[in-house]
Amino acid sequence: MSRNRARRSPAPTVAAMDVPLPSWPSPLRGPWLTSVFAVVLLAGVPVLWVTGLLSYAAYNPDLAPVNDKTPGKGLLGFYLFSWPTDPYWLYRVTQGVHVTLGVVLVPVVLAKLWSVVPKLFALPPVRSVGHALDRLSLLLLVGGGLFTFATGVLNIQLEYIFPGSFYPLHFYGSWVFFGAFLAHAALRLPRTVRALRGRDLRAELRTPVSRTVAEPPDPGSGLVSRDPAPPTLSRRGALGLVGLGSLALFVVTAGQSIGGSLRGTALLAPHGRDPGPGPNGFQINKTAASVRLRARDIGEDWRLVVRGGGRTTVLTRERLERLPRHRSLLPIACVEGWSTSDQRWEGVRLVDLAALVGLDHDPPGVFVESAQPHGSFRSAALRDNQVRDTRSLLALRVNGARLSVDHGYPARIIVPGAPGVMNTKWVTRLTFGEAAWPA
Ligand SMILES: Nc1nc2c(c(=O)[nH]1)N[C@H]1C(S)=C(S)[C@@H](COP(=O)(O)O)O[C@H]1N2
Ligand SMILES: [Mo]
Repeated sequence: MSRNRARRSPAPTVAAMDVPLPSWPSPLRGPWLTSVFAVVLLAGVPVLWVTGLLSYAAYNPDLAPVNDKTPGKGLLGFYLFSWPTDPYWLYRVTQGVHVTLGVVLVPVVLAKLWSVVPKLFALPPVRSVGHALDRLSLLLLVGGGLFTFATGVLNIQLEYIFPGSFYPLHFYGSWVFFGAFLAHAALRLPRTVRALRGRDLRAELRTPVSRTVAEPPDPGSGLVSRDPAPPTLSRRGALGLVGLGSLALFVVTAGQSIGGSLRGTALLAPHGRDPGPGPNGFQINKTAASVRLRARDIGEDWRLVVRGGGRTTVLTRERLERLPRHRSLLPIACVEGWSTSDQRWEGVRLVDLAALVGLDHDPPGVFVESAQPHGSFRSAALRDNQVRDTRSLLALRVNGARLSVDHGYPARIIVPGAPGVMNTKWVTRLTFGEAAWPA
């Protein structure tokens, strides 16, 4: 039918018009190489996605409109659950994996894109309804993927360049990306399996540049160059290059999650500044100066206001320090992927503070406010399970010394298993019970 029409009106096709299209001459491109990258992503991306969803849940976004203001998260929040406080290193592991794996996969994503780039510019743009749907899913896949990776990398490198809005952007982007990823993986699976069976990985790893030839012509995949140039790199070389890139990124990233002396290798870690020696010598997220904390915000006039159950108690620092003190060995694990090793915190249990206003039985969640006048993270809400855990403290000391101003003097929250952002510094007010929280 279409052939008949073509014969009647011999309109030149795009290919016949001599448009100077790039010819994509690399002899390495082909279904096999693309499939190798695809398999790595097939293993890695679901782990990224699950740890990402976990991180979102760890923010307790369904607690009033306090921790997360994503509009209409609605259905996408179907899976949210109470983030547990056990094991106490939970978020340290899930987020360390999320960020490290995300960074390590960047070279693989770029290589995969390189390997299929002729397809992205294929003409005519649409050949049939099926083809149109396929290309639309590719647009969502490539667009969603680049967007999710880019926002993630920017967030860990540039100290939250989208304060507040990072979460919805990265969250929605990841749903688009993962939806398209699943569709794409299902559609291409048979082709991928066939391509991988077609060549032996071990033989390929023994093939030098001199014996490297293009994969057999494969009009079905559209990846193999019709006019391949002589090779300048073997497939082994290409895989090695990508692998080395990932390994290098791993080496300069993982140290920030593992912490301790390995932090020194974390060249890519954000806020690389030295926190200095001594008991307070561990990673600082935002210094007091960077949030423009004034001396008077935490000086003589500082008070801790505890509210809840219709009562209010105001404590001076002296009175707070006379309350029963307890110890907790806990890390700080930031959404950015860095974490500290376990620190020895000392302070007043949140359950004891709730009891001050009469909530001495199964206290509810708490809304925590900071004396900091500017910037984000001035408040955070904790869930009842976090308040009730006896390791959760309003900490006054760390590693045997008074909290430094940058670590939250006179008092900061520390909670097991939770993201660092829950550990509000320079605390000035605690409001127990959701009914009294700001709407
Ligand atoms: N008031 C206040 N508390 C805060 C923050 C902040 O910017 N302001 N940053 C939070 C974040 S995101 C993290 S990871 C931890 C880091 O604590 P640290 O700076 O003592 O390491 O503090 C949290 N508490
Ligand atoms: Mo953080």
